Amino acid sequence: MPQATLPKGLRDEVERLGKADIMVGIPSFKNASTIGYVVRAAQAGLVQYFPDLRPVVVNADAGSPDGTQRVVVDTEPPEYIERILLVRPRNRLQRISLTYPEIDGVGGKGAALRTIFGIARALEVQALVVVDSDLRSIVPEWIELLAGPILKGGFDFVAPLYSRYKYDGTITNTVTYPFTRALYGLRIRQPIGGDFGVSGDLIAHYLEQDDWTPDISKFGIDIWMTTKAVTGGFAVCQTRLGAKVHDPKDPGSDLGPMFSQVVSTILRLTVKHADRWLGVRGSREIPAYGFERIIDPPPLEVNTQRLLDEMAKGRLTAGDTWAVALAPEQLAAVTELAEEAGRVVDAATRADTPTTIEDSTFTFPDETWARIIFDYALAAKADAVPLDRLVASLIPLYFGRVASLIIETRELTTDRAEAFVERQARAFELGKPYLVERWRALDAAANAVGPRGGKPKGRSASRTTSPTKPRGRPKRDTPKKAAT
Ligand SMILES: Nc1nc2c(ncn2[C@@H]2O[C@H](COP(=O)(O)OP(=O)(O)OP(=O)(O)O)[C@@H](O)[C@H]2O)c(=O)[nH]1
Ligand SMILES: [Mg+2]
Repeated sequence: MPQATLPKGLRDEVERLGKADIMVGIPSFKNASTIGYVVRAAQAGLVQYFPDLRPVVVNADAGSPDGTQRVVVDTEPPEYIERILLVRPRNRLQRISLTYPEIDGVGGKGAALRTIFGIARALEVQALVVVDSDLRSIVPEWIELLAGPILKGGFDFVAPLYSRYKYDGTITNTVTYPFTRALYGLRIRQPIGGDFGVSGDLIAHYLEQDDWTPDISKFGIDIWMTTKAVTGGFAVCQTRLGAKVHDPKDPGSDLGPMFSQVVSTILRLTVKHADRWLGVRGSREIPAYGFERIIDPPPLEVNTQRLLDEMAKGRLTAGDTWAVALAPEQLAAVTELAEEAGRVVDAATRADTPTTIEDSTFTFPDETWARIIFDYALAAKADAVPLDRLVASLIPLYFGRVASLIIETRELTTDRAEAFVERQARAFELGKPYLVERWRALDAAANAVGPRGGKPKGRSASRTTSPTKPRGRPKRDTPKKAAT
């Protein structure tokens, strides 16, 4: 990992803190209006649930012009905790806010977390909790729910489990959840939820990795953290946090760049860690910590017409790359779907018809979507198209897939819409032999070329089959202690 050591100024600040046992890390970028609440919840949680541990809260900010850092530093002092919890904190509550350094000229959420990992290691914490700074639904108990499985249960990685409105978390629902589950066989429902618990051992593992990319410095960080925990053989669980309420995003207008960063990262990791998933069949539940919650998250507006319009335009903007990346069957299906998307938008925008997008029966089948993602993973392995162009061409298809999910679940509650996400995840699992067979064929072809032509072409089997073990640390995928 680049910049494994902290810059001098930061090191001095961290040295002043001494050591800590538990840390809450909060990345931020222009979150002045919400971060004060998150900091207060984190502080109260640290004191209420872990009174014997030495706590610290670290905010890594992008240098936001809106005063985010000032809010963190000025937010209620420890007396506030005493007032609301009726106890004086036993250990001094430390709190710092800093501007994180960019990594190779790139800043973003991942660069912020990279600094947070470095500080956590320097302070020798046993558990790190990271939470987003735009959260409305965090309460002090989240700190216990995210750190408890590490400190009491011996787990290394705690992923969040929350109810999100049926149209929120679309990158999760369409790609990271079903694909991670099918690849590694673990049902981690929110692999990029943004709120995680991480053990000291796993932080050390993160800091040893040498595959950092600019996408990981941005929103690729969440899937990188989750995948590295799994491929490193660390003990993984999830925790029930209730509802995730945060700044809303409309997939069609806000999520394109995030999709590229997340999906480029998952594809790179799929190629790199093939040895960890090629032999995995089916999937299993992982332990879920915490009391069940029944909460309805607030609704979110999505512009479905825009999604379908982008899908239709994909024929022009991405058609050439589709032709390289997709197998003939998927290419034919996608071309037909893009035409259908165009027809639906035309009908909905014509003044003389009362049709709306919501009335349409536009359907993007689960199996087709699963195979598209598999074709893109194979294309990433074959290196036939530069990865950024490859992933850019997937965005219109993601929009089409999201539009289809919205149309299919429009009458359903968030709870019932979950069945569609599960149905799709099963399609990924059932379709996995398609991916494995073609992956092995690419390996075999590269090996056949290898001896005759000298160097094996592309990403050969020899690269994908060498396991990356955490150095100097035994692998384990069961908790160190009895699970709580
Ligand atoms: N330091 C830093 N933090 C950032 C940057 N961009 C986003 N963040 C933080 O990362 C967190 C998640 O960003 P959001 O924009 O809320 O992303 P999201 O769509 O809600 O993503 P998820 O919640 O993970 O589904 C928030 O705490 C942001 O403040 C950045 O450029 N620098
Ligand atoms: Mg958010």
